[in-house]
Amino acid sequence: MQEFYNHQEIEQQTQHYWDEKQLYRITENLSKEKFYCLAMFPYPSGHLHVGHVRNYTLGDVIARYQHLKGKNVMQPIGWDAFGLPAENAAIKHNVPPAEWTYKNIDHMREQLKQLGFAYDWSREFTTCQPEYYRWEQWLFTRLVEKGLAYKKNAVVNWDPVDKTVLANEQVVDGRGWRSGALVERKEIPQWFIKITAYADELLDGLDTLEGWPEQVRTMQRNWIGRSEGLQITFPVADAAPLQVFTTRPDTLFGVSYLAIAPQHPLALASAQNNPALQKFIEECKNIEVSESALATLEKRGVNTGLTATHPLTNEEVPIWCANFVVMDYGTGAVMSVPAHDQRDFEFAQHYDLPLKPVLSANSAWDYTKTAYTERSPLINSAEFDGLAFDAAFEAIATALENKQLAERQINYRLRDWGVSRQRYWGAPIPIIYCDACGTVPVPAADLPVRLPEDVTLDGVNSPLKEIPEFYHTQCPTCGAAATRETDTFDTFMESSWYYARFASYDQNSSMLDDRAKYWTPVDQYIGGIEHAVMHLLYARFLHKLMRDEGLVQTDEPFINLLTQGMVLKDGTKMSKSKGNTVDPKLLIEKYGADTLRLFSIFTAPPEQSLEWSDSGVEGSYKFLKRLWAFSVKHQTQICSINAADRSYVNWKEQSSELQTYRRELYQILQQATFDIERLQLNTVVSAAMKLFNLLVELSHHQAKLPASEAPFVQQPVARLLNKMLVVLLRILYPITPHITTRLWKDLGYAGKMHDAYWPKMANDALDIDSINIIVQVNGKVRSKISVPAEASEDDIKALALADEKALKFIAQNTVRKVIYIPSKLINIVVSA
Ligand code: ANZ
Ligand code: ZN
Repeated sequence: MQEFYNHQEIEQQTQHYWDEKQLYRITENLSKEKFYCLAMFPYPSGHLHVGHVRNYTLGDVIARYQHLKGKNVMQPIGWDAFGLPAENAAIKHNVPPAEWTYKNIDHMREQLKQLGFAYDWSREFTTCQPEYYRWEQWLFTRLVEKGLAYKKNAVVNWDPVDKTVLANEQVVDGRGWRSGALVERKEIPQWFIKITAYADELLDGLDTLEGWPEQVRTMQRNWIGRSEGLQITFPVADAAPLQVFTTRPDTLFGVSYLAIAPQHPLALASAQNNPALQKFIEECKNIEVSESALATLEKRGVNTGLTATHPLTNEEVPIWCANFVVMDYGTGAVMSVPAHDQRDFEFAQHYDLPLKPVLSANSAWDYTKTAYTERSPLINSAEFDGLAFDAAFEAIATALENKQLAERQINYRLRDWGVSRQRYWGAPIPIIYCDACGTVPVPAADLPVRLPEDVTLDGVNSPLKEIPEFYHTQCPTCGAAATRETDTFDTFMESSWYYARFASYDQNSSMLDDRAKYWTPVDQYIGGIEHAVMHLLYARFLHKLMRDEGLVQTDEPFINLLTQGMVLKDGTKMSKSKGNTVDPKLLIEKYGADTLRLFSIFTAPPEQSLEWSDSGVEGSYKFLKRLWAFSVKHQTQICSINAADRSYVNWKEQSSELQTYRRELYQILQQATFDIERLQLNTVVSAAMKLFNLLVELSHHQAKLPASEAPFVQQPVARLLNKMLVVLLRILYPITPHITTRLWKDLGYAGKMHDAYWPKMANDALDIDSINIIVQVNGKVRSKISVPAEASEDDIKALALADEKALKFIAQNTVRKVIYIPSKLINIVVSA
């Protein structure tokens, strides 16, 4: 062994050895329990950052641990390669996005390899390869056939100067990133996938995902936003009746006006002879409709002059057109109850509309300040007075249903998934438009629709629109000249099913095969909380779509989810723009991958943010150096123990000191096992450090022992030393696989480190039959005695007073007092 810890050499040689033996190549093995471990695959931005290091180290620790437990573990890696940054880089550096992407991948692959992750590299793929995206094109054509994908008009960001559609990221403060022109909202035809058809299933499925953080499940529940309510009809004189959706029919008697969206047909119709309304509708065209924008929006509107009839009181209620009502939720119309709804309240304040409290609030409630939104028994509501929310809901619903003026309804906040992007660097949407046949999905035999890769980007329009060879085609149905769709898929399409493709990575006659049934669902998924909604919801959705095609068998793709915290520096997120990034490359050179891995696991629990610190990295490095030095020092001894035929050690007959060391070893192992199982990985490192200190202590103890006649390899103390070290290597292996693999070999342990099992508990190790008591004389530690666990206080005091070492310090003095702290200590107070 080299005297000093040479991380570079150790890591290179170990990685070379792994490669040579193809240790991480995995196949389906029905006789073993499978474990599929996956960390969210990276976008090939060019360089690995420390956030990646953390994410992939967490995955690797879990994968290696599960392997030590005897599972058949798959841990794959690939690249989420489509997306806007490649286009931006292409414009900036004048290289085609494909070239830029593949070059980045080559670089990042090397970086990942340097970190020593146990990936099955044979399964690697890149989502911009036609061999991959052809299958999502195929699935999409199936969805079109099934009516689960459809086309409709939807709003995009339109740059009127560049005459192009902008991605949300390209709109900066409401202006086009390139032209600086004020961005307009424009409606164009786009493709949608009917995720709303699965809304209930996606919602109910959340209850089964017990291995997910509650926070993520809540975020998805809110995103899906299921509301149970009533659709109530308000008759309108000389027009079609107005339908409103409400979740609060209990407030029906408090309605003081109705509000309709600016795009509502009734608004558009009455604008014909209402110039003020006409103008208002025009103005609303340019406002953003996102929920956050709506919440802070100043509530404005125009009276349409129309009135509706209240379905129970028959009173006349004015109809306003208001900017806070959105057209694509419910019916695009609401019954406004300013006393009990804050938005309605603000609007009513501004236009001086009446307020009618119909819920029993605290008598001190000030209705001129805010709305009272709690659920309370009804007042001012005729025969419904006194009813609490549920009863009131039921009674009013029934009363309206009897008059055929209401229907129970469930609404979702979730919208269908718009998958069209007017961008170049994405998978082409496999649709052909024919004058005679209309919209025709590309037949399976003609897939993939390949994205031309040799292009130049000028930063304005998608080059696909300028490549006739791409968009001119023939209709697959009638053979006439036809054109292709030039939009590409949202890149969430690729990331929504890649986990399944890793199982069937080389299958080129179908999207997935039986191997996907073996490997899915993913047993442990790891990634950032920023993916809590979109990515994880779309992936759950695609899993169900693939299930309905018979491609996978389960309902959910990810059994357990770990959302790792951010990596911070000086309390803020690391980012290029802040200039506080840390380059893993330099750190790997200086300290090695094991140090980086150890640091990123040790410094914080996986779900919490990790504060980067150079001294922390130093500390991790120091620990590995000490482990190395200790191993060098004891190599001869350990090697000969491992080479010898070892005799049975009856631990019960050993000194109480040795038994205590042994017990502590197993206490530490028990804690480490408990913590790694619950993914509390930072304290697994603490356990390893504790064990190392115990090992050092035991070696000092060994050094002080008189040489006995028996050969030292058979001495219990040497055997225990060996045991501690072999447990330590296996606890550390998932975290620092290079150094442990090397030590395993250099110290003469049998077999491969990789094939060792996670250490087992010794049945008797934690049995306590004796306890150690410290003996003090006048407050100074003078001795340690071992007493039977069941000994009484008097017995223990007597034993202490008879202890040889203690007696030396008591000497000629008189014992004045004996203080006993149970299970710990005896203090003998003496004086002359
Ligand atoms: C009367 C009422 C009284 C309401 C009250 C709330 C409180 P969720 O839970 O999100 O489904 N609403 C309905 N359609 C709307 C639209 N297109 N644009 C804006 N707001 C709309 O919310 C349902 C509530 O949001 C409905 O219940 C309606 O206001 C409003 F004290 O009706 B409510
Ligand atoms: Zn045709």
